[in-house]
Amino acid sequence: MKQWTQGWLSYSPKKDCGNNKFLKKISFQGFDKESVILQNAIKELEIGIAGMLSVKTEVTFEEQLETGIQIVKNNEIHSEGYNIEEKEGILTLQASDERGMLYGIYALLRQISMEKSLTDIKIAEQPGSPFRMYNHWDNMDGSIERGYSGKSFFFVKEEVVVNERTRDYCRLVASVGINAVVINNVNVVGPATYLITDRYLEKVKEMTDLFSGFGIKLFLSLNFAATIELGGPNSADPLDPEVIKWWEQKIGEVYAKIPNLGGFLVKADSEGRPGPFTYGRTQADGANMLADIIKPYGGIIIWRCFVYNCQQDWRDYKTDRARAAYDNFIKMDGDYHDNVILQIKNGPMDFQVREPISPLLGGLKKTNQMLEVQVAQEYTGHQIDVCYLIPMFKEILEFKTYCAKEHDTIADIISGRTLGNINTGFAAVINTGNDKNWTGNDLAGANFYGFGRLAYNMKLTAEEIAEEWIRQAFSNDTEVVEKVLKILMESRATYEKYTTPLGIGWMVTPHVHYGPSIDGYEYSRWGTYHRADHLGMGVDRSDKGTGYAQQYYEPNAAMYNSMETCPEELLLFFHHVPYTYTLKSGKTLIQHIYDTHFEGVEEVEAMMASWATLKGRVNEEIFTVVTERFNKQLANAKEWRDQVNTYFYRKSGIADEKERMIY
Ligand code: GCW
Repeated sequence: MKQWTQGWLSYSPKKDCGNNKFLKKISFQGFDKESVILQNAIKELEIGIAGMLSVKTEVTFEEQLETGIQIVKNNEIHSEGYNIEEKEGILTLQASDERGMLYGIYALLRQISMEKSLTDIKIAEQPGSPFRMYNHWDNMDGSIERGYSGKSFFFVKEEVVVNERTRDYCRLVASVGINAVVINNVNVVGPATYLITDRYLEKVKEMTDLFSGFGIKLFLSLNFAATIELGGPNSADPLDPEVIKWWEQKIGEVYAKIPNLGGFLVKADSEGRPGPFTYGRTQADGANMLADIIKPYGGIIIWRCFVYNCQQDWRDYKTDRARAAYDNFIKMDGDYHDNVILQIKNGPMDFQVREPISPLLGGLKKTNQMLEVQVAQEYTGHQIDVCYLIPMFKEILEFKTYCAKEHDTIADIISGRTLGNINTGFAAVINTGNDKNWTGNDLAGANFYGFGRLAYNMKLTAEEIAEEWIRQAFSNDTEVVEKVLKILMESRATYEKYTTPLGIGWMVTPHVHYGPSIDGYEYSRWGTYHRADHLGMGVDRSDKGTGYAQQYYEPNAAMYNSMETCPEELLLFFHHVPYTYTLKSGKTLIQHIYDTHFEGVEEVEAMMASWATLKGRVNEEIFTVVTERFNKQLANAKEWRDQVNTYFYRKSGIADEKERMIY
C-alpha cells in the first residue's frame, strides 16, 4: 500500500550496497539549527534511512566526523545547488543555502533508493531555471479543470485544506527540486476570487508556511476583475487611479498576513476571462500595474500569453489562432517591468501531442519568459493512455530559436543565459489529484516526477529520468526497469501514431478532449481546423497562407515555409498537403496515415503484453490500476485508428494498399 500511495518516496527496504556505514552519524555544519527546512530535511533523512536500510541515524551539529555524512554550508556553491563527494569514509554534502541542502539530501536518498553505492560518489547539480513551478488547475469546489486523478486535495467544498497529504505533497515536490506552486486554477471564478480576502487568508497563510518549510513559494491565480467582484470600483481598468488604489490596499493586506507569498499568476483577456483589452489597455499596462504594487513585497507577477480570438469563424482562412500569442505580445517587448514574467505555452496552439515551438519564446528579446507545458494529459490520453512526456519536453528545451548568436535554445532562454535575467522559469500544469496514487494511472507518476527533475537539471536525458523514477517508485528489479522503461520511452510516439497525424492536432471529442471526433472542432469557433477535403489536408501557414511561419527567425522561417524542408512530423501543421504527396519514407501521405494508425494499435498491444509479464514483480495495486488503464487505452486506440482511417478513406477515395479496411 505504502508503495502505491507514497510515489517515489515510499522508502521500502533496499539492498545495503555498502551504504549503511555512512548513515549512522550525520553532522550539519554552518546551517541554522532552528530552520524549518533543516528540521524537515532531518525528518526525511531519518524516515528514509530507517525505511530503506533499517538504520537509526544520530544527527549532530558542528561536529567533525571520522566517518559518516557531513552536511556543510559553503557559499561558493551555486544557489539551490549542491555537491556530494565521498572520500575515505566521509561523505560530504555541500550547499550554499537551505534549498540546496534539502535537494542534496533528497539526492542522497535517491541514490540509496536506487541501490547505488555511495562509496566514491561524486554528484554536483544546480538548477536549470530559477522558477521551477507546478500550476494546479484546482477549483474551490474540489473539481480540477483537466484533472484526471480524482479531486483536489487543496480545496474541498470551498474550504482550503491543509493536512498530512499537503505535507506529503510538499515532500514529493521538494524532492524533485520544484520551488514554486500555484494552488488554484487560472480560471478564477466564484469563491476563488475570495482567496485574497479575510475569508481565506488565514488558511492560505498556513499552507504558505508549510510550503516554505520545503523551500516552495506559494502563488495564487488572480481574477483581473477582482475589483468589481469584491465590491471595489466598478472597473478593472489598470490605468484608473481608483482601481490602482484598490489593488494597493488589497495587495498590502495580503502581504501583511502572508509576507512569504510568491506572487500572482494571471490569465487575462483569454477564453472569456476579463483583462486590460476590455478597457482599451495593453497586456503590459495590466501586468505592470500589478507588478509595481507587488514589487515592494518582493512579489512576482506571472502573466499568461494564452490570448487569442476564441470566436473565430471557420470560414475565415486569414485569421490563424497559431499567430495569436506572438501577435498579441511581441509589440510590447521591453515594456514589461522586471518583476513580470510572461508565461508562454510551448506551442502556438494548445498542448497537442505535436506542435512546433511557440515563436514568442525567444521572439521576445527584452522580456522575462517562462515556458509552460502540460503534464496533465488533457490532449494526450487523460492519464488513461500512457504518454511519457519528458522526451517531448526535452525536444522543446533543445529547440534552437536563432534569437541570439549563442545561448539561443529554449533551455537557454528560460535559464536566463540568453538575456542575463533572473526572473525566468519553467512551469507545468500538473497532473495530481486526491487519487491514492496521486496521478490516476501510476505510469503518469513518471511525468509528475520527471517534470521536476528536468526543470532542475535540464541535462538529464528522458531515459535517465524515467529510470530513476521506475527504480524508486516501482522496483530495482532489472526486468521491471527494462520493460517499464521501454513502455515509457515509446509511449508518446505510439500515442501520436494512433491519434492525429503529422502535427495537425485536435480531431478530439469537443470539450472532453478524449477520444476521436475528426470534425468535432472543424466547424467551430475555436480556430482549430484540419481543413481536409477530397484532395488533401493541413493548414497552409506559409507565406502564401496565414504567414505564421514568418514569425520565426531565419533559418527556421524558411525551413517551415517550404514543404520540402519542413520537418515531416509537422508537415500538416504548416502545409495543406495532397493525399498523394510522397513522404521521405516513399509512402504517400494517405498510406502513411493508414499505416501509422495500424502500427499505433499494435504497439499498444505489445506494451500490454509486456506489462502483463510483470505481475508479481510490481506492487499489486499498481499492477491492477495500470492493467485496467491499458485495457481502456487499447479500446481508445482502436477507435482512433478506425475513425481516422475510415474518415480519410471516405474523403479521399484512396484505398489502403494493404487492404486492411473493411468499413
Ligand atoms: O486548453 C485550454 C483548456 C482549458 C484551460 C486553458 C488555459 C484553464 O482546455 O481548460 O483553462 O487551456 O490554458 O487557460
